[in-house]
Amino acid sequence: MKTLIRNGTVVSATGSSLADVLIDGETIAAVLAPGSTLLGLDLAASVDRVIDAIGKYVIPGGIDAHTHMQLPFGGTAASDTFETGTRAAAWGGTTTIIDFAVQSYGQRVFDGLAAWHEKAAGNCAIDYAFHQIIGDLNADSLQAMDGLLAEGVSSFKLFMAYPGVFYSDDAQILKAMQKSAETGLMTMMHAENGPAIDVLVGQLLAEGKTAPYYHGIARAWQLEEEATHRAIMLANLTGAPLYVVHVSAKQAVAQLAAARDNGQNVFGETCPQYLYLSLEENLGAPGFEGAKWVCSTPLRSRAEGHQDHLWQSLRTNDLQLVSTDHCPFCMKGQKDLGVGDFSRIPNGIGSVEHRLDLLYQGVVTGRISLERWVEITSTTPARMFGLYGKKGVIQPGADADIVVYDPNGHTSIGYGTDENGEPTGRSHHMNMDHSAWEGYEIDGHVDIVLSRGKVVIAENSYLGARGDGRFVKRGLSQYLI
Ligand code: DUC
Ligand code: ZN
Ligand code: ZN
Repeated sequence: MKTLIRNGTVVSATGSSLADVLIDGETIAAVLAPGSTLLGLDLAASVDRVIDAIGKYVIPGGIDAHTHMQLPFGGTAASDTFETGTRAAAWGGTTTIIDFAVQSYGQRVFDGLAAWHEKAAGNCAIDYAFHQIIGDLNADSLQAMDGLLAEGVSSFKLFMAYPGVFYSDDAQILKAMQKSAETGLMTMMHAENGPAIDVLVGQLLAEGKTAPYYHGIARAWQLEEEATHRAIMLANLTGAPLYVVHVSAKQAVAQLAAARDNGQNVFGETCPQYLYLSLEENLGAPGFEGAKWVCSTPLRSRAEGHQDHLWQSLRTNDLQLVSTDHCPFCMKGQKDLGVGDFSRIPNGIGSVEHRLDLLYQGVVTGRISLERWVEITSTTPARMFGLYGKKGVIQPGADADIVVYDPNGHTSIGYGTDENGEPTGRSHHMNMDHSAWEGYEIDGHVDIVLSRGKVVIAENSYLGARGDGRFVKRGLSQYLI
């Protein structure tokens, strides 16, 4: 099966040009000047399918390097399965996710990894890879880490938060980072001071401050900055490459920037919710509504200027990429576990479908360039996590994961409600009973999505199938200095 995408503007991390893209089977065969006769006088006549992309952007499929499908959390589990979550991702132009396999406390690392393979295998709409959460960092886990790379898992995540669940103390972190330096595995860090947060949570609840808003007060920026600094210093000591996940506080970015200026292999991601949403407007919404936006790290104060600072940090490469931390929970039966006690609200927001659109709106509003959009949503995630060449770029030999994006199209995000406030049905495809992005309007549209050469989204229809997506083994980071 040969496909020609012709007359589009191919956008890469480094530039944009009019070009035709020839796909042969699952991979990109050639990128040609429009109308080129290099491969024959009438290439369009010799292929099986022609996609006209005139006036549209042709970009490498999105790579969401941080998702949690079916994650058990707070007595429930994230509401998207690998099937529903990856299908929603495809709708939004994401063609690869890197999900977090979990080693729970008391479990062996490879049993946790095997369980994650079982959840995902045969169910995904797009390609997927795994990071490994180490939730019980003991001698056996440290030994198991030696075998992760051979399994195609080149990164692991530790938590400085969630004592009694995923938490690692400084001694455990030090040992894991020594292993990271030795093996080249990327250390990913949830950088919040969990024990201090738990003290504040207890004090707030005792004062009767139980609303979702106080989730953001308990998880103060000082505790993100402190943990980020501590992680950086332990990485400095051990030589481990460090990637700090879901950065939301401008002070944490300053710690990352200082370490990078110092020549350290330290990286940071942020997520759309930290760029757009806020403590005041969202977590502070009336009644229990703020629960929709309870996630950790928390949304930050707009008055303190975190959101603007994060956009700027994306421009200056103090932050390197944007992923979603997709971890959806329904309001009914899940988020409502925390009515009367914000600490019982399952932490997470669903955005896997909207990342490309939300970031494209940053291009429209002049926050980032078109090329930077592609870089932070696809090319850098690929390089950061050892997928580049196969993913994250439109070039011969790469997987034909391609999005045709219409800058003249429009996307209205939201779940939709009628005049009585009742849901009218889905205008998104994530398995949630609400949207954290209700009312967001995007001046662009994901028109066509190809996943390894197969058209999975076209004409506002899903054309793929469960099981199309394959597990992708990753190599070591290609982004280190
Ligand atoms: N943060 C979230 O918001 N959800 C899942 C885990 C995490 O660290
Ligand atoms: Zn986290
Ligand atoms: Zn996460």
